[in-house]
Amino acid sequence: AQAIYRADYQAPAYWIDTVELCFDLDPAKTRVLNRMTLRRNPAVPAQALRLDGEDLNLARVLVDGAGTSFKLEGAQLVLENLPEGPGPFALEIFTTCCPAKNTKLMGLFVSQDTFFTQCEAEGFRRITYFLDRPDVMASYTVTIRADKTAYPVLLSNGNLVDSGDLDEGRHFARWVDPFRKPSYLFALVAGKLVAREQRITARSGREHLLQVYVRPGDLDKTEHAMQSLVHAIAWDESRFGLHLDLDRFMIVATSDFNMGAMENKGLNIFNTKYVLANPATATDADFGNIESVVGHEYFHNWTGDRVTCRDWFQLSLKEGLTVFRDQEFSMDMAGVESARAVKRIEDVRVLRTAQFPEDAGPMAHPVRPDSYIEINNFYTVTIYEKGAEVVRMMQTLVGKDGFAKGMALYFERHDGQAVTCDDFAQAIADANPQSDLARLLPQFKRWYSQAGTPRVKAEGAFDAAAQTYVLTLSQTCPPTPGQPAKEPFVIPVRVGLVAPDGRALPLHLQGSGAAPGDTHTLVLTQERESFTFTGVQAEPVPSILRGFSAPVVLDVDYSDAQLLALLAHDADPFNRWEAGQRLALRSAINAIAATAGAESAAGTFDVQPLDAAYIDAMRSVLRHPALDAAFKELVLTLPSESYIAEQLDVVDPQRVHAVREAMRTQLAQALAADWQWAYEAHHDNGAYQPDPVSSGRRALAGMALAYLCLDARRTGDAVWPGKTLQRFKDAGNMTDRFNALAALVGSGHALAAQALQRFHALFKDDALVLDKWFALQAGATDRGGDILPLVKQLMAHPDFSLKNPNRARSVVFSYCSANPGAFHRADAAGYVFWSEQVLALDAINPQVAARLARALDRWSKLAEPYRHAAREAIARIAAKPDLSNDVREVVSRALA
Ligand code: DPP
Ligand code: ZN
Repeated sequence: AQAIYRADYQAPAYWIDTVELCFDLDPAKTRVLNRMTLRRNPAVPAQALRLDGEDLNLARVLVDGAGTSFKLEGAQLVLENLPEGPGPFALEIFTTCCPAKNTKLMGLFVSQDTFFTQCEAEGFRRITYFLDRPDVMASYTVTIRADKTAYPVLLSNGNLVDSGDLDEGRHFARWVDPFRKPSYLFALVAGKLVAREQRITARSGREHLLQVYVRPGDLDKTEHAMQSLVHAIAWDESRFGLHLDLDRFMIVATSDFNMGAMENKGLNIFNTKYVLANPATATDADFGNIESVVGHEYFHNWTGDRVTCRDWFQLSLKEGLTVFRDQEFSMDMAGVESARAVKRIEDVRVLRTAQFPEDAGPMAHPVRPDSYIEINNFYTVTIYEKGAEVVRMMQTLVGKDGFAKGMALYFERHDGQAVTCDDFAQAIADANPQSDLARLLPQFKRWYSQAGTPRVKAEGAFDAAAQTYVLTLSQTCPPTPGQPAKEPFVIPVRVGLVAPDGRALPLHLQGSGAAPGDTHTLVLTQERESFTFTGVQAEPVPSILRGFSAPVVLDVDYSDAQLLALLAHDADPFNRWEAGQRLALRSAINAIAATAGAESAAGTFDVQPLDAAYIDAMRSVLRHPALDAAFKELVLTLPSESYIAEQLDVVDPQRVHAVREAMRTQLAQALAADWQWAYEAHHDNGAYQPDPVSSGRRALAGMALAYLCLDARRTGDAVWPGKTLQRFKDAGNMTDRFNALAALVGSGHALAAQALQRFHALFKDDALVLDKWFALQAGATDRGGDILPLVKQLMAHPDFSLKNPNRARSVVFSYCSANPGAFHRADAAGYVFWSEQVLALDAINPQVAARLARALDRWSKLAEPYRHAAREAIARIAAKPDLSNDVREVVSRALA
């Protein structure tokens, strides 16, 4: 397979103005008649028309109604003898395909007797021959014909203009999309579905019909998705003045889906995971995810659909921006400042545990990549989450109102167009000509072109006589594949100064006209710069990178006492949380260094990594009268094994695991009385609401139970495991029930088996809940290598199927990608298992296989014997001759 380069972009040689599609649906052989009108693009030299196609059977090609000569070259249909001149001509293509055999879930496929499509990025070519690229935007009319009994509901984008019965028990529906769109936004659904409906009147006075389609029997799980959609529509109107532009907006759920959801114009198709929820089956996290994904896909209607990407290198134009929008939406829905901070911490945690490693590994790529082999491999945390951070920095540099003005200018300039990341940044800057962003735009855009996570080092110097505090910031960025040297970034660094007594100091920045406030945004543009604060009477503790104002690693030589002061007093909740994380990380790293060579037979180390000061600080947070439960739960959560591993040059995953387990055991023991108090004070039994306050209480109560069960393992006490089992049985909602189950499983208590069995019996008919059941076991704490055999058992379970992506993720990914302590085995059996599963999945669904192939991205950091064994496992995959492009690209880059 060939790499494709951004620099090679050329406008299409032809435009497609209209598309009339006619489907005769049949799982074994679906017939697709595609009638298009095309024009030559006068801006491009005359050339043949090359249409993309994949896994299609071609029956007929007509140009202006007459037969024509054509060639099939690789995956392309090539037409050379087309009418000359600028005028439009008609092209008619008749093909068939086999949706029932489509296990890739790209193009037209069947899931539970229902037809669905997935066209982003390049799935439309699996439906018909087309210029399958986002800068070709056409008007679509779609006629669907199918058996009426088997497929009573027939949906496509836009408005239903006609429908009726046909011969032989068949019927039809015709849909017209009033907006031009690229092929990747095409959608079709046909099957036995029912809908929750709601009519709303928008601020503009326009009426809309909202529908959430699911399988019969799932209707009682659609209320939250519908509410989230209503909230998202209102939010986009009030925050950005963006209105719903369609009479009808539909969401349809399918249980077989590669992604989370897809923003097809007017007909969003969702993974059931991000639609279906009721209190008995979904956790607080599920409710939150549904709100944010429903919001995300709805927001794409403007940022993605109305203004789309010129080419796939610009993917972050819509994804980074839309993630930023959904993050802001969730924060505004959370309401109060402390709940907003919790959401921000959670988002940063995702960025640091998933995106930072990506940016440091073999698949590192800029937010706007320069090349790819398989675009499906670039739906990454870098494009999405780092892309969102880049947009967030723009908002920080121009202010919230300035950013809204920039968005307005972006739509004024580009509505209906396919554009680039440059166009977006230019619009935000041009709407704010006096801003730092406008002044620094070319340098700022290095965030789009340079990969790698910058490191910012901060050094403070207090001069008591002069009453000044000088903060010196310097930046570096490590090399990444193809980018050995980096130029300095524009880095907004929000800072505050905390006085020794915990008060926030008013900031007087020398040379700045800004009114003194508690927080100031320093804009670092050089490799090294100093900023002087005046009128500082006593040595402060600097609170740097407040709210995580830039996606960087911040190095500061804090003393433990300074971190404890920030943890106790920082007015910025993000940095308050971060101080606790730094303390825990420091303890972990010290303990890992101290255990070097201290291998014990049981794979455990007799260490106590946490000191009394840290434990006392955690107790103070836990018992704090004013802090929210949700925030406490975040502070009390130790850094993950993968985040700890990222801080080390050489990683012994078993040592990391053992040290973190030792820390958990210590917290369980030292805070036992406090956990009891926390559980008693926070477990509720009232009606369930997924709001931030009550979900925070459930999270903290769940954490308390987990620690109480863990400590019971040490003491042999039977009371808390028994209480936990009772809680599991009596729970009035899935969050409490699952937390109790997880506490038993996590502690390895004997009662866990009973609870697992009961859970399965209760929920055996609910696929999403079964996914949780599988994932909990595959992700459980390893004790003596017991998880891999369990994973193999789970895969032999009658409810397991590798073909269903959610189920594959719940077992195989939970083990390989989310359970480092169980996966990295000295006997290499985890890696062998991984390579087998990558190959098995590749034969079914390359997109999902390639995700799994990323599990060993960081192999070169591993200590021996892991490093050697991991490399061998990757090489074994790479040695297979018939790999998909998807997996080939990932393993080749890993070995490069
Ligand atoms: N459906 C995916 C998303 O919304 C890709 N566009 O992010
Ligand atoms: Zn998206």
